[in-house]
Amino acid sequence: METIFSEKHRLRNSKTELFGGELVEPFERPSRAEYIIDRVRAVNLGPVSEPDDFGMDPILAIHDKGFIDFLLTAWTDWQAEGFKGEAMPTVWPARRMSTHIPNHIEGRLGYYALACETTISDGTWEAAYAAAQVALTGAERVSAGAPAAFALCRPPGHHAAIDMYGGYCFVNNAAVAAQHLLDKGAKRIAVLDVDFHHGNGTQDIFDARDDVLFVSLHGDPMDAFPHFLGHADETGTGKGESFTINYPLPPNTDFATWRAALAKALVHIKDYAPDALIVSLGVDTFETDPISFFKLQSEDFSTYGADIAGLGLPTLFVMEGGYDIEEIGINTVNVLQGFEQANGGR
Ligand code: OKP
Ligand code: ZN
Repeated sequence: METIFSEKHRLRNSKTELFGGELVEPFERPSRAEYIIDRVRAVNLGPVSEPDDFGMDPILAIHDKGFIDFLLTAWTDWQAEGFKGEAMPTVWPARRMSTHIPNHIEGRLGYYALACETTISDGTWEAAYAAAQVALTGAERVSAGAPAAFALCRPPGHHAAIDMYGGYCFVNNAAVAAQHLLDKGAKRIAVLDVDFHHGNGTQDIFDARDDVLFVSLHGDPMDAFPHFLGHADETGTGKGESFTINYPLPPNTDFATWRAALAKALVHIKDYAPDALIVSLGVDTFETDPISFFKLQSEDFSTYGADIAGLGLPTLFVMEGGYDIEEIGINTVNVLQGFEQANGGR
């Protein structure tokens, strides 16, 4: 399997995350991608390629223009205020307040943020842009007939909504890739989100659409981030009704329970008969992940990679989360190898 990877991920190197009332070193840090690419090379998964540049249009096909303009200048605007730390919101348009978009950067951060743990700093936009290009290049490969590809995106994307960032995400890489596959002629795309956290951004983007099926397994939002989306009764709206499927799972969910939910998810995807599958691949379901509560073990990742291969679909894996950094390479590549081996080594 080919991996698409850009060194530009390193430009996303913020120093602070708001966690438990303290500013800590971000869980989502550059070494994550380095452990993954090292493992890809160590097991000879396949060639590693740089992304092509598809420009801004595919990003603007998914995201609001005002939101992207905000991301482009947020750090500069923040610095212009003379603030010493990294950019984070402190105020939101909460219930019954105005939705006018403020002029001041503090107001705009609140308007466009869905969470405040994720700071914006020098290079954030450049890395997010590169990650989207990685996903687009992977989509291009699958569209051209590759049975599978791995888009090693960093920063991740599945929390980024039409006009919101947060949860370490700025541009929704998987959504941008899905739209690209549709633009290249696919009629239906399924997105299977196996990251521990609910992919609220992807769900938001495709909520009212029937050309993208969104299926997610995740920690119950009653107990886990992003807390305000991902319930089982969210099934899509309008034309998109029944094309959103959520499997919220409780604390301490083990692989047997998780795999049973995956089996149900795979039946829905099979029935939808998509032209291709995008897997939002987060390995924060691992038993020792520092911010999650599922109990998967390393060999389980190989097993479910093979389960996904059973669909027999052209598949683009898009990297999302995973914060037990020393194990992230093994767990991620286990999914890809499990998939490939079940797919007859293609
Ligand atoms: C991004 B991805 C935990 C707070 C969680 C943000 C988590 C973002 C996860 N106490 N804060 O889905 O892996
Ligand atoms: Zn996650």
